[in-house]
This record gives sequence, C-alpha cells and structure tokens, in this order.
Amino acid sequence: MTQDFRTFLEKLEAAGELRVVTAEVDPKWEAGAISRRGFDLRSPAMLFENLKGYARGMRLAANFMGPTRPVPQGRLAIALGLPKDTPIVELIEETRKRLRRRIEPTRIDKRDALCKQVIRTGDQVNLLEFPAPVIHGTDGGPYIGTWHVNVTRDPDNRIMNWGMYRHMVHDKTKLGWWAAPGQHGMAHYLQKYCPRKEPMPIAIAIGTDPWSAIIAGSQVPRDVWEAEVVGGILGEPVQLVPCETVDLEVPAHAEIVIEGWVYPDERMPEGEFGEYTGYTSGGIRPRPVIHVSCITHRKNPILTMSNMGKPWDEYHVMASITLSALTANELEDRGINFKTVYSPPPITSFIVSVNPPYPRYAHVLASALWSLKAGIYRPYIFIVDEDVDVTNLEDVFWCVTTRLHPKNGIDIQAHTPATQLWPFLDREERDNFVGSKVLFDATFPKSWPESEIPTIINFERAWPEEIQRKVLERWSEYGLGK
Ligand SMILES: Cc1cc2nc3c(=O)[nH]c(=O)nc-3n(C[C@H](O)[C@H](O)[C@H](O)COP(=O)(O)O)c2cc1C
Ligand SMILES: [Mn+2]
Repeated sequence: MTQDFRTFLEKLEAAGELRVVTAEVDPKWEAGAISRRGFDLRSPAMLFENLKGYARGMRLAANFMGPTRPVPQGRLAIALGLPKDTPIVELIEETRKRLRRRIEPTRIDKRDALCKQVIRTGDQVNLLEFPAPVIHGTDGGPYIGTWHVNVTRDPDNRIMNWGMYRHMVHDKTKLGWWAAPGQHGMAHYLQKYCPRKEPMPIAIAIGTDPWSAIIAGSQVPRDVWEAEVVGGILGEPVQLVPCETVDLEVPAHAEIVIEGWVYPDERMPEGEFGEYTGYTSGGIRPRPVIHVSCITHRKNPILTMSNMGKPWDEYHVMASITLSALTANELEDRGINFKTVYSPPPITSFIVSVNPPYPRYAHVLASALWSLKAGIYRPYIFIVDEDVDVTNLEDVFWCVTTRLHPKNGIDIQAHTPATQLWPFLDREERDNFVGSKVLFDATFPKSWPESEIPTIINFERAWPEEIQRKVLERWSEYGLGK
C-alpha cells in the first residue's frame, strides 16, 4: 500500500466521507468558509479541484480530519482502520497501544519517491503557484502550511524532529513561521543555531499519509523521532527520501515538499491567524522567516489545509485522541494512578478520572501533568471520581458543579509558562509568555469516611440489585420499547 495522502482520501471516499468539489472556489476566504460550515453540519471531507486564479491540476483538500457523527473523531478512526463510530475511549486505548510500538523508517530511491515528480530549484521556486488559502476572514495572509510535517534537525545530536507549525506565505520565496516556546522546532533547535550564526535547514512535507501529520502535530516527547512512532502506528516502516537542497529526509510520497533555511536573527511580521482556541491569536508579531531553496511535488498536487477555530476543528479531532493517549502512557510509565485521561476540545484542559489512593491526590496528578511536554499548555485540569465518564462532558460538568468545593477544591498556580494563543492573557502576560494554571479537584475528599459520601442517584446505584435485574428483565413487558 502506498503511504500517501491519496490512499487516505480513497478510504474516506469508500466510507462516504469525501466529496470532490468541481465548482470554482476562491481559496481566499471562500474555501475556508465552506470548510467551517462543513464542520458545523458535519459534512464530508472536501477536495477542491477548481481553484479561482490557479492552474488546473492544483488541488486543495479540507475537512479530511473534520468532525463526524456520532463520534466526532470518526475520520481518525478510519485512519486507524477502525469503524467510524468507534467510541472515544477505545480510540484512545488503541492509540496508546500503537504508540508503545516503534518501527524504524526505511529509505527509498529518489526515483521511486512520488514527491519528486516535479522539482523546482533556484529561480523556478514560486510559492505563489500553489493555492494557499486565506482561511479565515480575519487572517493576515495566505497560509500554505496548516497541516503538514515540519522536519528539522538538532545540530548537536543530529536527531531529526517532526513538528507542525503554521506557515504564512510572505512572497514567492519566503514563508513565515510561528512556534510556541517549548516546541522543538523553534525554541529548542533554532536557539541552538543562534550562537553559531548558522542558518537552520528545514523541510515541510505537505499532504503525507494521515498519521505522519497527526504525529508531527502531537506532543511527542523530546528526542523521540516521530518517524519511528508513525511506523509503530502504521505497523510498517515509514518510507523516507532525502531532500534536494537540505540534509534532511521527508516522507517519500508527500504531495508537496518545501525545503529552505531559517536565518537566526531575521524576523518578519506574521499573523493574524484564527486558532484552535476558537479565537484570533493575538496579533501580528515579528516572527522567523524561511527562505525557500527548493520545492518538489507530485503531479496534480493536493495542498492540505486545516481550519482552526471554535470546536470542532482538525486539531481538536486528532489531539483529543493523541494528546490523551500520549499523556496516559507517560502517567503510566511514571507509576501515577489514574483511570482515564481526556483532553476535550479545544485541548486547553485535561480531565482525569481516578480513585484517589490518598488525600489531596489530585495535586500529584496535576504536577505530573503540568511537567509533561504534552501538559505545559493545558492550563485547566479537572480531576473527577472514577464513576465519571471523562469523554461525556455533561457527566463531567455534573460532577464538577456538585463535588467541587468552591473554596477547597481549587488551586491556582501563578507565574507559569504560557503560549501567546491563550485568549485570557492580558497584554503584558502575552508579551512575556507568562500565565497561570488552575486545578479543579472534583473528587469527594479521601479524608471523608465512606458513610459521609453522598450516594449517587442513578439506575445502577440507587436501587437494590435485584430490583435493577427485575426491571431490566421485564422491560419489554412494560411496553416501553427496547
Ligand atoms: C493543525 C495544527 C497546527 C499547529 N500549529 C502550530 C503552530 O503554528 N505553532 C506551534 O507552535 N504549534 C502548532 N501546533 C502544535 C504542534 O504541532 C505540537 O505542539 C507539536 O508537538 C510540535 O512538534 P515538536 O514538539 O516536535 O516541536 C499545531 C498542531 C496542529 C495539529
Ligand atoms: Mn518532536
């Protein structure tokens, strides 16, 4: 099976989850608005084939990770090879299992790499050939990179890293870039290139198999090469091919590969951009620049876009599963007790169910969570008792608004790291990357004797077992339906 984006589109089509749009669509605003409306209606994924102002053969895919019914993460389930209606908890468990497996990538010959069907270097480089969408009506420009694999390399240990950071098009040969502090790509690697006064090589692989992009956009721990994680998820080695102008490797069958260099001290204004929090992201600011040295692509390339905003969007669909799974595995590795972890959209929180082994255990969980790379940017933590289904937000809200002691159950941590994207930050906090975090402990206190814990009034708990059994057995007799 070819590891590529088109194979995934075929799977979506087979499941009735894709439509080819042949009507002319303007990549400026119109495509974004169609896609956003599609989220609201839970419409199929979209492949736009006729883009206003662009050559025939240039295509744009949207909503391929958009929300579905009845389970929002149905397209991620399809990417896992599971039924579309697989429950959220099962998706997290399956992802946890596959994340534990690592398979080394293989290298294939350049002649066999579909991403090399067309190669443009030097004067031939022109980013404006591609139908980069101006997605939201509030965006500062066209974004060619909103769903892809960013490849960079640690200059010290030479380990390659995959991430996903948004890319605005500045002009024919320059891209913008935004990365939160704490991500490898910028804060970690670029900082290492600064004192050396050397440019940092970078490659952007757009339109890969779905898992390469999903894992690139997930908070995989530092120095774990995402290519090996993707191999584990797919159950086969990821196929890589070397770039043309930078010493990096990319998924061989990507639709489009952009290669380039980041000069440590250069900045250009980047933004505004609609973000996964469901808001604009806090303005136009000077941010790093990529000088493109080469573009390679498949014939009739498909540009992929994500359309972030108020839940649901693609980031919510994938990260609600991968963030939850990565975090659960890390807690398990540290020997921390918990039942289920879920990061619901807009993935600014964790909800954890647990039977606390001793009083104030919620603090152990919160400190562990906030110390994880996957936890730095989750400012809200909700700890609930084991009976609560963390993927059912009505259940969670019931618990939080009944068991959370308004004074004793809330703990605030001030002066913590923050991303500029948090809508609640004031200007000074945003400029200094400083914020606060809060723990809501909605478990009944472990210090209470059993007899003082209120009994839950639901079918399973408030009636004797023999009555429950009797009612279930006689249900059809009552004439109340199945
Ligand atoms: C669609 C999508 C867009 C994203 N855009 C950005 C971005 O612009 N900047 C950023 O810092 N993180 C962004 N992220 C999150 C990072 O990809 C994620 O934190 C990942 O861990 C980064 O990889 P790294 O840890 O190897 O640096 C995005 C994620 C997704 C799924
Ligand atoms: Mn990484």
